[in-house]
Amino acid sequence: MESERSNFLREACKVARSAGQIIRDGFGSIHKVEFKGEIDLVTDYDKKAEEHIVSYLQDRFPRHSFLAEESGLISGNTSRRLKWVIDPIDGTTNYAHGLPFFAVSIALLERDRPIVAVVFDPLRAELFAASLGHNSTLNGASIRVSTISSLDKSLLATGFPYDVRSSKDNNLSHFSRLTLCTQGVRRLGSAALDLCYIACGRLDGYWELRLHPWDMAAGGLIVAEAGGKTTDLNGETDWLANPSIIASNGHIHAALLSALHPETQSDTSDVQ
Ligand code: LIP
Repeated sequence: MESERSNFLREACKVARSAGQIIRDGFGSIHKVEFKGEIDLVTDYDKKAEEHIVSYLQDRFPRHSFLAEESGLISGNTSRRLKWVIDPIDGTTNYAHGLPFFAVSIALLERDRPIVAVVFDPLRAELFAASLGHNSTLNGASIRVSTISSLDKSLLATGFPYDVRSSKDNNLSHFSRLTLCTQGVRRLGSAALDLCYIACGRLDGYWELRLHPWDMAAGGLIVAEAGGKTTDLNGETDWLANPSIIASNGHIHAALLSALHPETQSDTSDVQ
């Protein structure tokens, strides 16, 4: 099993790097930008990178399933329900606007649970990787979450759903509340990198509403195998089954969960 999983990880790393080169080559040139929604973009490089990743992995694992952001679900036929979950450019809005913060995100799920994860930032040449039960790495070196133990001393990140303009549950009240009880809250624009930055200690916590599996499947495993904690917004462990996520270094998770649910706090309690 280990040699099989090592092979899955090796192939995922290889295709993440080659896809990263494709999007790096396109970065900064004028793209064909299409709107999937008012603020939900897709570029020709999202599609080009995704086609490259899916065809590479399908050639090697023809019986596997694939769930990719732009092309959707391709069903396979393995008893273990092996499924690749792919975001060719996580941070597409940044990419389309020339802001240098985006990544390729690839995860392999077995029975809906991530077992292999790769997130590659082609501009910084940073490859984050994890295999279930093995420590997360950054360019091959082990990484661990931070030791920050109070929300007041933590640096967090979040994002906003694509329906932010129309939905009342748009995270703006959470953002303002958490800004007032932490060292700061960053909105960097790539869930996959937000999660990897927790895994290597650059951030202490993250939360976001209404993501897709391809945004968070790889980053969630990388956090867990770096000693962090990932739950859904209610603290449940089956985080990939729900669209809203909390991830942290573990030490601040309860305080972050509580701060995101002020309705559950007593009037006198302070957010620690
Ligand atoms: C993005 C996420 C980001 C979120 C954006 C979008 P995409 O993924 O990485 O965290 O705030 O709304 O979902 O669309 O660039 O793959």
